[in-house]
Amino acid sequence: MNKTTDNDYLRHPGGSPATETVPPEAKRPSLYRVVLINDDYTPMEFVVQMLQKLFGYGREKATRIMLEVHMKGRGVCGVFAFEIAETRAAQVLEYARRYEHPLACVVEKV
Ligand code: TYC
Repeated sequence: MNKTTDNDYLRHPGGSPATETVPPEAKRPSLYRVVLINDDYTPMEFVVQMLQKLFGYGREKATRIMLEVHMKGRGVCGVFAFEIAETRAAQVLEYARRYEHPLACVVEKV
């Protein structure tokens, strides 16, 4: 079945050919959350600095995210396209292991 999408207008501003098929994922890639998981051993300051270094957050936002994780057990530290989310999560784990902290994080579909 052919489907007319917003893309038809962008690709053919002079008039939409109703014949073109555009998969919806071509314009709206799925998003994935990088979720930090609480533990009893990783120092709060380490988590704040990690969020600043790897995610580019300022100290206030990094502290807010860390406290959310600490108090609720988990918290979202960013939402990205799949490959970026996977890369960021791997960087979190690599960074934590380098300093021998048990910090955990998972990627989940939004
Ligand atoms: N709960 C940890 C502590 O009391 C702090 C912490 C916060 C650990 C966030 C992990 O993802 C985390 N030191």
